[in-house]
Amino acid sequence: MLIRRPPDIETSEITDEKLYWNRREFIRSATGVVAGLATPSVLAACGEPRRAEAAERRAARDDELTPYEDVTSYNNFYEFGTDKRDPSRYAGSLRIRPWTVTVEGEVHKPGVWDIDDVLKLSPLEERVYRLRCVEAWSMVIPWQGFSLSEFIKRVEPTSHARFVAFYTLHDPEQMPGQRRRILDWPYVEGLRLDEAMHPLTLLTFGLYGRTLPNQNGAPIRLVIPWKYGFKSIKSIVRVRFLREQPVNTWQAEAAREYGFYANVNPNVDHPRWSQARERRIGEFRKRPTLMFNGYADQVGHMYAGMDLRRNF
Ligand SMILES: Nc1nc2c(c(=O)[nH]1)N[C@H]1C(S)=C(S)[C@@H](COP(=O)(O)O)O[C@H]1N2
Ligand SMILES: [Mo]
Repeated sequence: MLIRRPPDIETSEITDEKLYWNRREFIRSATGVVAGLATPSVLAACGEPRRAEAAERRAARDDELTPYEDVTSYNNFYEFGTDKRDPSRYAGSLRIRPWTVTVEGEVHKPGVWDIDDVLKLSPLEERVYRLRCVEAWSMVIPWQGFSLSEFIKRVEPTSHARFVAFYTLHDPEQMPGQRRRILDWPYVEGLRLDEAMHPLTLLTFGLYGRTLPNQNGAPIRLVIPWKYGFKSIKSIVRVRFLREQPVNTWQAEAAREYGFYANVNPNVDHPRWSQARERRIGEFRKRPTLMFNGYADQVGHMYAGMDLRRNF
């Protein structure tokens, strides 16, 4: 399942029909990437296992890749404006080299990493993931990266580390959206350490076989496919290991609407809209949203026994 490819493939190949059908294969296998982790308690925790499995099979069958054009021109990246088109228009001002990632807090090996050294840590894999935005639209994207756990292992968290916080670059010169206090900059996200170490959590450098476009979070971002899109923080410059749960940007903004966990959950509505269904970009009819965005078998065990209405 681990398809390795160099980060720069010509655009012409993206539309190549043979490649297209190969990608259909990736999609099918992507949904089962770590299926071996499923346990009976997971299924019990999520309820109605057989229906969930059928929904998962349907979703896998129906998942078409979202066109490159949509993936790179319909974005949320408030550092470049709040309109979906703003990031593709304005992210050209972001300089992605040189770029460093500072590691600090509860780790045995704190330090400053050059992005190109991070890239060399592990071969890039292609992972086709569904990304479900909290605003009830979704995409299916072939990402290139490797599990965040590969990076975390190298910096050796101490036994006190229970959470990880990630920070986006703060530089209003390069990120014009930061000249206004739309959010409390820099953008911050957080994960529990087990979530961060989960093999599905992808440290991401590319999409569609090419280096990440700036509007998609170049040069390094997270993709956490079972959580709402806002957890997938872009253009990361700092990683901090913590004893206590951090407050993430959207939680700080509106704690009633956006929680720390932000697991995709069709049964827990946003206070202002339903989360039961979603519109796949490029499609007209809405489709049902799946528990944990369809990754329940792989990740459900991490939330067994938790009240998902309280921990939303
Ligand atoms: N730094 C930063 N990261 C961010 C955001 C943002 O505004 N700033 N938006 C988030 C949201 S709400 C979503 S849905 C995804 C969108 O990722 P995409 O544009 O690559 O599809 O990025 C997430 N990461
Ligand atoms: Mo989002």
